[in-house]
Amino acid sequence: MAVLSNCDPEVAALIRAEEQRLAATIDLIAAENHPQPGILEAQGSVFAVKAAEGYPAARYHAGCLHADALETLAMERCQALFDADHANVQPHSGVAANWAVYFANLKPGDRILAMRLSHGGHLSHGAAASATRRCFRFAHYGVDPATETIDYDAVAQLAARTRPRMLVAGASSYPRLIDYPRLAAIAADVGALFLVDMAHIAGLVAAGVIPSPVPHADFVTFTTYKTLGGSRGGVILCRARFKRPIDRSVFPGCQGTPALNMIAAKAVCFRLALQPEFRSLQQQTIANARHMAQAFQHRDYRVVTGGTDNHLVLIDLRSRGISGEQAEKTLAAAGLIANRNPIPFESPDPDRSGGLRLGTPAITTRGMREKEVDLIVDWIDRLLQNPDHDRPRRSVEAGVADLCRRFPLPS
Ligand code: DSN
Repeated sequence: MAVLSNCDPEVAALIRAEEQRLAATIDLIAAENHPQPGILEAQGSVFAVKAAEGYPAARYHAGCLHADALETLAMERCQALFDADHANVQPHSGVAANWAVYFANLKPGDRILAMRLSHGGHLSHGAAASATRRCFRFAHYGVDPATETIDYDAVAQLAARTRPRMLVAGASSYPRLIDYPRLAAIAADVGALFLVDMAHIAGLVAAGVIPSPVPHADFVTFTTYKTLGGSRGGVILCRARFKRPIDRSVFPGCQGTPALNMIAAKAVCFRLALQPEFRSLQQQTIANARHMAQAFQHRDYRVVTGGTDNHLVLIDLRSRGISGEQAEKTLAAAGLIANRNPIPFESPDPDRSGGLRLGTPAITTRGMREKEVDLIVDWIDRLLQNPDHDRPRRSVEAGVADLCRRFPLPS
């Protein structure tokens, strides 16, 4: 960073500080990961310079020879990775990808049926605070109170009653598999289009370690920086017949020039995900999450749904006299980074929630396995039992520092 240090020492210092923070803490945020350095190098490349409105061989700016080759490569790799008819790799984020799918197919005021945020859904699926709610009429399905898993019969009844133009599946804090054939049949029964937002689980799907929504959905959106292990950015996959409306909805409908540096980073991410070792990484991500859920249960914590099938574990702290927010702060003070999360059927306000969401993608990328998960669960338990005491915090801090030294970030 010699050049940046000369040009802007303040930003250079902040970048160094963030590098140190990442290296010296344990990232348990289910929506994060540690990208390989090649991905970050591509994102910081000269492709950040080029204006390239349009698509390969159909641009509104000259000089796109290499931009065209890059975007084509990213699309081809992505289509191969997910066995998809078409990939649009331009969305700047997952929310931008969802907006583009909505606007490609719906008119303002059309009905969308999606999973409720407080039961695991996502902001852009019509949450009260999201602008999506101002453009479309949302109805929401949730989980069954007894099993805390999606009640597909209830979804079918709600779909029959509300007659949505689009059914949306996918979640930010749902630890179980989703039955895509069942939801596709429900959508077909009411003449709705079917969108799956697989942002959280895209890496698991790419590796083939959980079922793919691609054969069942008209549209699949995802981000590249969660289980998939890339950096920030969104993608839309669609059936061949939707290629033109989706492409036109992304550009010029919802976005201007694509961020080619992000597309370069996506291309590298897809290449890495096509390698055989990516599959074992994703298998271990699930194994670590399952082990974590069991370890908490052995210590008498209530794990929402009783376990996990993917990369995340949702702990219900309500009977433990500590809120999700307190837990988040207590853990962070000792170098364990996680986030509070609502539990189904409690207040949907995340700031008053009694849940803690934990994910295993980042620790698994660092090479941690079940043995290290046991250590982490033991530390979390000690901290949550004594949130106001310095002694457990200091001893966990020392353990975190040691673990971080033994399991460095990808280099
Ligand atoms: N969707 C948010 C999350 O799950 O944390 C951010 O990507």
